[in-house]
Amino acid sequence: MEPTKDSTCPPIKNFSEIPNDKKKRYQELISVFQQKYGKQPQFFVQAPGRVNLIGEHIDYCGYSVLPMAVEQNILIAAARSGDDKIFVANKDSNYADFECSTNNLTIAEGTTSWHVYFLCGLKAIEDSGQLQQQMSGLYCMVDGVIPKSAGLSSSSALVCCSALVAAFANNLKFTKSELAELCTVSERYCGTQGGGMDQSIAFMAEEGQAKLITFNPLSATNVQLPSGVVFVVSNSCVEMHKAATANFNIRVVECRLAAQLIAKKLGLDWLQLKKLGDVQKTLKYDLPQMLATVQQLLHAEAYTKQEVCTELGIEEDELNKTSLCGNTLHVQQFKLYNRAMHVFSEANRVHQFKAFCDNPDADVTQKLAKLMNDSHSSCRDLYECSCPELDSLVNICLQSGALGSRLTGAGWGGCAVSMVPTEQLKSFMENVKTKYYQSDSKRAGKVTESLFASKLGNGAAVYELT
Ligand code: ADP
Ligand code: NG1
Ligand code: MG
Repeated sequence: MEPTKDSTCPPIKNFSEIPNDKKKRYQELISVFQQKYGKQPQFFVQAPGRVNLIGEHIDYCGYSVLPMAVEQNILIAAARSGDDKIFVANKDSNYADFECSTNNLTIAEGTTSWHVYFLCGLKAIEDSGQLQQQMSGLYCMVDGVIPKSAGLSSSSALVCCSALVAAFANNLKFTKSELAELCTVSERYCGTQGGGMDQSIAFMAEEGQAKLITFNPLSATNVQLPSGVVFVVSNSCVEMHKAATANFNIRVVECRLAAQLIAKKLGLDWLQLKKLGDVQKTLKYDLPQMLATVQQLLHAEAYTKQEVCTELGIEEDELNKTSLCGNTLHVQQFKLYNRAMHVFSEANRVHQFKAFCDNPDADVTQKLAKLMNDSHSSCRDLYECSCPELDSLVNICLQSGALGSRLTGAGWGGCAVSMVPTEQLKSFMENVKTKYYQSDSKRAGKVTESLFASKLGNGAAVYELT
């Protein structure tokens, strides 16, 4: 299958195109907007969350991933302010109001408040270099229904949504892939050095389609999921705010160091080779050869920081500059072997998943299930990005009729995605509800938003109120 043709973003729709069952939410947001700002919004922007079916923690290593957008999204009602002032409020009163000027969109390092994600979106447009004049000021009201810090990409949905608000308010046109790339870079102002999976699917998703997202150059190719199964999301209810801890960036750095050590040992230009995928491209090896190379060149015990310096032939100060980042400077141990083994084996599973979907045979769901289960084991054991609650939830899902189940998103909490035969969906939901949610008083009240069969959502869009 060919990659989907890139198209201009935003798709601008009229308010009347919003399906009737969704209109109520928009109308409520108009009323909250009016109460807050004493005026009508001029337009809405929505950007979806996503569930990643397979390909975890490999986008930032340069490898393809296989997500689909979910129905849950971030919705922003907006109006131009007529000056340089930006006012941002949230329908959920737990999130404090914020205001600033478009003259000074600064994000202080280490700030983890919610409005920073909103600012990242504005920065994406500012950094595009396309603004011919001062960015227009805005009144915005945000309404998000993606479970947050749960691996469903609520952060990127917010970044992408606010970028599209700024693009539309300033009459700028971009392609979907341009916006995805701008937002990928700008979300790093929040502190996490992520890949581009979340921002790419937020813009490039199409209703009813899972996508193989490939980087450098960025493209999205439809993946036809097999019939007879449903993908169910279940939230462990353990929140993990990626920008507020070092877990995520430590993994990015471990992959970078693994790439650089392999490159150095093979006499390549290790300073230029910061991604495992780039090392593979340079070597022109296939993925099984890369796995063998890791086994040959790296040892399974953790590397100390000193040992990494000795291997690369540099002092600690230089290592801090070439390979580490702000919140990882304190780290003294790096599990390079395990992390690289995860990345190359996971990248291989993504290719196999896509190939099985493209040429389905009678055992297709069994084969996909095995890949999902292997992916979870690799995330848990080699990448160490699961947690006890998530492991227990994955086991409950498997015992309740899922063929395959795995953590989705960055992990250390958040959601599992399970492939469930359609005819067993009802009993699966009942079982998981009883065993994981109703058995715990804190989870019992959250079951509706925490356990759902995912409907494949659409990409980001603007709705004009005329
Ligand atoms: P995720 O896996 O959901 O992307 P992250 O830890 O990357 O989790 O980002 C979660 C952060 O995104 C939240 O702490 C909050 O700052 C922001 N966020 C997500 N949803 C909303 C929302 N509806 N309103 C305001 N901020 C939100
Ligand atoms: P979540 O869990 O949605 O914040 C993060 C990264 C992705 C990817 C996954 C793990 C960002 C914005 N998102 O997602 O790029 O690396 O973890 O596969 O950094
Ligand atoms: Mg996120």
